Amino acid sequence: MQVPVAFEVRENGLLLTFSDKLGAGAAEASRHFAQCWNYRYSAAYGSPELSLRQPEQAGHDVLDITRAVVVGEGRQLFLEMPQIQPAGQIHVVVQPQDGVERELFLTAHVLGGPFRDFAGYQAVAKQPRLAVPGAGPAAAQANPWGQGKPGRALRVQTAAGLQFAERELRAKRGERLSVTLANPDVVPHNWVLLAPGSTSKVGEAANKMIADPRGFSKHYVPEVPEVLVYTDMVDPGREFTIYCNAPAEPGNYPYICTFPGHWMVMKGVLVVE
Ligand SMILES: [Cu+2]
Repeated sequence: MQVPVAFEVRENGLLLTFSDKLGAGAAEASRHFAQCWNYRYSAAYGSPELSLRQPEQAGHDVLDITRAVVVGEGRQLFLEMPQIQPAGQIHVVVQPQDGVERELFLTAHVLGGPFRDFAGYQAVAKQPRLAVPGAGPAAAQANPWGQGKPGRALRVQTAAGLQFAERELRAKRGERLSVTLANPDVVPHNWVLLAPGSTSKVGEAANKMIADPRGFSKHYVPEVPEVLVYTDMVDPGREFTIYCNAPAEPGNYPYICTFPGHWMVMKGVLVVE
């Protein structure tokens, strides 16, 4: 059956152990494939798959397999990959025998010493190790309304089930406001005030930010003119206050949470009189 039962990530490649002896063609490097990518660790929901070579770019890096060697009494396959490096995901597709394909997803935090137990071993110069992307979340952008003259306090709380406890707020046109979003919920939320009638447009733009490596540092607030003011993304148990003026024109101004996926249910309206 040639089921992979063990793996070792070495400085010069990958050593796979199988349950059964490998087929005759397993020593052809071109039958096997490997690529790698990283995830960004942060408080954000999910992560794009990020290239190691270009850490801010979404994408996978193909790993060159320069040699495939059958060792270990025919049950081990060494894939020589001189430029392998620690990665959140190393995706390997191998053909241990004609018509048999095995797929592995590995995480390599460190590399073991070079594997030398085969004829023709040669040390290969290692390119310098690349920076691991997303070692910490990108610094958040400063909120444009995070400081300023206080106004009438408006307090909005989140509620279970992706809701704002307050679905309607009222303000006088141009009124000075201190808007606090308190988040007793278990996931992050923000409060984003929009131009009338723009909920779908802004919401769809917010959903796309899940694939933006900078989405979290932008608090998932799309850069579109329909966004009027916003709080930061507020972590569970925290609150955040912004200091701003109510719109000068009377009307119904929607507010939403732009955490991707929330806006369709998490919304309310600021009535400006
Ligand atoms: Cu939310």
